[in-house]
Amino acid sequence: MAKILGNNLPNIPWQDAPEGYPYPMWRYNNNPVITRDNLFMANSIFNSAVVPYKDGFAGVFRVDFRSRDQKLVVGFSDDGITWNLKDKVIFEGYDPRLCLLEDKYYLSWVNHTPHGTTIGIAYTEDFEEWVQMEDACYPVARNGVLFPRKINGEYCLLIRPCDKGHTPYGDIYISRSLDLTYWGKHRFVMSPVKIWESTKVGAGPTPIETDEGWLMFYHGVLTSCNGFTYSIGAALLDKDEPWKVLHRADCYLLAPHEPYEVYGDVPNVVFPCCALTDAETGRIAVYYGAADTSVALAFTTIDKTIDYIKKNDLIK
Ligand code: BMA
Repeated sequence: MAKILGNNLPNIPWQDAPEGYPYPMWRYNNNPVITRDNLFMANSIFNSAVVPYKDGFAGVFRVDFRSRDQKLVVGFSDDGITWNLKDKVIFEGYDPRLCLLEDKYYLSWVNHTPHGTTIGIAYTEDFEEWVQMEDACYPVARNGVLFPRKINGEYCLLIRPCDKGHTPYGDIYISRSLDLTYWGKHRFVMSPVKIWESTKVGAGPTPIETDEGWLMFYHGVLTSCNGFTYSIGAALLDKDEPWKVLHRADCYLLAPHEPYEVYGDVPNVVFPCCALTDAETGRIAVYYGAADTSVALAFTTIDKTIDYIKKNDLIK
């Protein structure tokens, strides 16, 4: 039995797997949980991140407005399912991740610059006031994901170097820092291997610490005759040297199959940006963008995911 090393979250959004369901990750039966109707003038609300906050939850949401400007807003929820989004734009950009790190909530996101995208970093204590730090790298990069604690005295950031467009390649790297400002000691983590992820891979939620290593959910992209298909995969990274991949599932955990994943502004996308965890029960709730249109929710447990990774292990 694998263990999540983290806090208990008794109010994690949760549904048991449907009777007899054979796969490790299953969908919330009332998906999607957030749609364009959650905010006036939104065209789409998708790849977004949430964290436990006070007695409920807070989040940073990617909103593409009717102007098609890509912006981030804050929202709050009592149960993690019904959300109240605020009008105020906190940053321009997209694909936010949130990470509770030393009593502050750190936001990393795809920050636009005149020269391409980079990884913006900011923090807050109350989801009202934000302090923006230096960007974590020069352009061009996306999918910047912080680890929730220092590892051997260094902050760690998963990152995916890319180009200025719809990048036709992509590997995951780690950069390290003593102060969250100067980043270096870069290490390669992994490349696409299997067909379902053969175009590119990028880290998803904040990695989950377990007694077997860091559980990293990621997106993998296949280029088919019809364009890109984004699916969710999982790997276990070494506890002390997280650029070492210990185990990695050779097949996806969730792929676009439901109508809200297959139809939308960008069809055939499930794009995970955040996971809530309950250490006591091992429950994990993954929030993912569906078809670049809405936010949906899926569930797994640490045991089911690690079992699936090991049974279908790419690392021999
Ligand atoms: C990626 C990112 C994501 C998006 C995905 C599919 O490059 O821009 O925001 O969900 O493409 O369009």
